[in-house]
Amino acid sequence: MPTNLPPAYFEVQERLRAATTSAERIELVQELLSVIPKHKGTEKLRGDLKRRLARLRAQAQAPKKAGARESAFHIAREGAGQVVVVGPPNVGKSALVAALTNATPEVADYPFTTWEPTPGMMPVEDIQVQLIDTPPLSREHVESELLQLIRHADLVLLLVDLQADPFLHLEEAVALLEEHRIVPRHRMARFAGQQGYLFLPFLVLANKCDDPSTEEDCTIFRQLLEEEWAVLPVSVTTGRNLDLLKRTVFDLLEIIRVYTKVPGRDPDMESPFVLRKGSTVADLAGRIHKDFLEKLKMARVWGSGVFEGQAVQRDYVLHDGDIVELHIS
Ligand SMILES: Nc1nc2c(ncn2[C@@H]2O[C@H](COP(=O)(O)OP(=O)(O)OP(=O)(O)O)[C@@H](O)[C@H]2O)c(=O)[nH]1
Ligand SMILES: [Mg+2]
Repeated sequence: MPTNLPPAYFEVQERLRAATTSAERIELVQELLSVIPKHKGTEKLRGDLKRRLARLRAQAQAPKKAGARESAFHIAREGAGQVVVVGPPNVGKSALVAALTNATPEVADYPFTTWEPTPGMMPVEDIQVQLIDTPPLSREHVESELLQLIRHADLVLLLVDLQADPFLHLEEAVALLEEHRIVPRHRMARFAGQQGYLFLPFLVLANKCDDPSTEEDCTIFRQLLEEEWAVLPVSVTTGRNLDLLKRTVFDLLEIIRVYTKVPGRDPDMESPFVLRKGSTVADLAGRIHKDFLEKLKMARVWGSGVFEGQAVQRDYVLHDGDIVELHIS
């Protein structure tokens, strides 16, 4: 049964994806329901949306439990990926998050300034990545909630201070995390056959690489590292390599951006869908709505490795930057 959704549906859906409050979402789901033509082909979609509306309304009305304070360490995932900034005290974690995001954690010239994590959104090209400033890693006080926060992240940025003892910083932080079964992914082979370890991608940021005098320290630091760490010298103070850092984070998240278009219209280049590398046309359709996935016939793709508007099947693997027009029956 054809769905025949009007372009207005896709416009409202885009706004729904960008909505941040439940009030906005309720209004937009109502709007979606009002623009969908009422016939047999859209019955299921309308049913889904009605259920979604009921859920949103119930959530909005649920009384907040008195006295139940959400832990500051429980941070809802937002944007294209969740990246934790960890490291020993006073290395510049809060300064980095303050420089790259809209968050304003306290920065001070003494250790243990930060007690609670602070999330912020970092724009990377046309998407947003969540960066989380965290309290320092220290043997004296290992916060189990901090470890839990790290376990849920997609990527760990491990900051060390090039003007202090970066090698010791790295060794101690990694040893502490490994004792709690959080292991840099490139060390996976060492833990072969052992249960219960979590492997995460790590990027080491050698911070406070402010001027040419610190270059040499950076070279020595790299030489001391015997394994294949991904290391980037940065300076939050001078902004050195911060743009490269954003791009490196994007690459390490292993995601792609895909832009959608409605037949006969210009593509929506404003708000890409963010998918895992290796995702297919079917994955994109499923992300939009499960009805799309079921009814997907073929797609046209503008992007790398195809001619303009090439027809592809549902198992076609998408690339970063592709524009996709989904055709449903
Ligand atoms: N020279 C220099 N100083 C920096 C740089 N980045 C941060 N700092 C300074 O380092 C000090 C510590 O910065 P914070 O951001 O508070 O460090 P932190 O890692 O969050 O510290 P804790 O919250 O205590 O763990 C502050 O005085 C910052 O101004 C940098 O790139 N170069
Ligand atoms: Mg801090």
